[in-house]
Amino acid sequence: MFKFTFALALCVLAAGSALAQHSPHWWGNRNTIVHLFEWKWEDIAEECENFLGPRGFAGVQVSPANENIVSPGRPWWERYQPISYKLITRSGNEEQFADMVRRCNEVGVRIYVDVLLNHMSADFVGQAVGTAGTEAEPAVKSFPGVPYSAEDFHPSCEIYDWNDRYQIQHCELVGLKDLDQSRDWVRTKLIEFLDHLIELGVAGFRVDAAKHMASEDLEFIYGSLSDLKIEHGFPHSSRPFIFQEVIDHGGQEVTREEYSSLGAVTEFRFSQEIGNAFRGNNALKWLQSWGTDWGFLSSGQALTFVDNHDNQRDGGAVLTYKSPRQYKMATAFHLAYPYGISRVMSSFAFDDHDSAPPQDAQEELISPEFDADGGCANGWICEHRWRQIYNMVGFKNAVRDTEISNWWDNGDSQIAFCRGSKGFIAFNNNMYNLAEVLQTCLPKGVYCDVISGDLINGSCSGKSVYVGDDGLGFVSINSDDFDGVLAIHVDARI
Ligand code: QV4
Repeated sequence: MFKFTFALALCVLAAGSALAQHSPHWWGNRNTIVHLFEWKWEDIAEECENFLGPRGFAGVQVSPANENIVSPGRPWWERYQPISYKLITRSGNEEQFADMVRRCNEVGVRIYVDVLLNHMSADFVGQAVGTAGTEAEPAVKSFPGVPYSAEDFHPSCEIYDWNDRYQIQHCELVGLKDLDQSRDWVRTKLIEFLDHLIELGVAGFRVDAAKHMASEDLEFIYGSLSDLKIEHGFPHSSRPFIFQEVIDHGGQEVTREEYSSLGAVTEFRFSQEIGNAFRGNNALKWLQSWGTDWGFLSSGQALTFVDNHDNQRDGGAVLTYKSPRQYKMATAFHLAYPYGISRVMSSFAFDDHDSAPPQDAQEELISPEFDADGGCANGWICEHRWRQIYNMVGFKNAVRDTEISNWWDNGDSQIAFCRGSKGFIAFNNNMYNLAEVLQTCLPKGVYCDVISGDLINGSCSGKSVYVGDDGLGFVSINSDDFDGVLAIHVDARI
């Protein structure tokens, strides 16, 4: 008996260590991360308490927390040009950061920080000064705020051949000074920086430009990090959740598989294909086989999203807030279908690639303001506050750990499926109405469609679906309905 238990414990330990950095450390039945792109720490703390906690969001990806270069006009991307690891940016200082993490953890919302381990700032015309007032000379690779000097970087060269591994991992991505992560000093500084964030209570990291670093170096760095802090509510021996930005659409020299054993990896093929389908370029019936059959990573390794802060600016098939009806449909599918580690984008309005986030005349970031419906008003888009999106976060929580079943389609772009006996969803992306009696798999009752309305004090402000003893219900989505989705679940039973 003892032998058996011991062997079992060893197996669990081995499996645990392989998968350790894949666990997002979600609280309760929560499931969805939101990227509050460019938000201030104080605003995120309030959002955790007032909105994200109550609505069942699992975590927040926050913008880079360490000092960055101050760039004229304050484009969003200045935050991807580090000057030091001091925690002072336009989002706030270290005290405000620590307060945010503490308050979010208290309401069960985890914080994941976007971290830049690949590089420091690019060349700068004039004196380079950071958001904490630290001076640097990027042209000669001098960053006294760390400190780093020229020998801590790879020799300068340009990435012009994206099929050349050496260039991708040793040359400078858009001129950003490329750190040499094989050096002890660089490793030490990066580990110190990440450990400092862990000390403050974060649950993990989005690793920017992971593809541009050798996976062996990252393995060393991740493996050297402290465990998450018990005093911030994490179980003993919890490893930080790592999700790595590796853009791999297939046929690449550096592949996502080189990183997927170290942590989750951003699945850009998911973003591309879901955009393609809900733009109407692919019939929705094909989504029945959504997941690894589409060439995606396995579910537990894939960080999934409809759009991210880069590809929402790139045009193409990717859907963004600018096509709201299709975007909401794609997001509903993203959150309803059991595949991947889901992240929802929360943007600010932009006209061009470089547009600054909402800021005042002194170029300080401004806080979001909310209208009567709880939506954002002053330049922040806040997709996460759209009913059709936050109610799908609730749907995903309600159906957690259930399988997909009873797939139905009309041979084209009307589809429906159940999640166990907990939830049912239907989509109509055709130019004609959907009106069908379908198997909902739900217990008999009347359910409120959480897309067209809300269940408030027992009454539904949107469509209702009557489900009989046999689980059948009449489902209708007209082609001119405001939204092309209908979603019902056990927590929204009237
Ligand atoms: C300019 C020229 C370069 C030249 C350089 C010389 O364009 O050709 O070599 O000057 O100094 C900004 C400007 C860019 C400028 C650069 C350096 O847009 O024109 O180069 O600064 O001054 C973000 C933005 C970039 C921005 C960068 C740094 O997207 O536009 O560059 O921040 O501020 C690949 C990678 C992937 C990467 C993706 C964008 O594999 O890892 O490109 N994605 C991540 C982030 C992304 C971020 C970076 C990486 C860099 O998600 O937001 O880039 O941290 O696919």
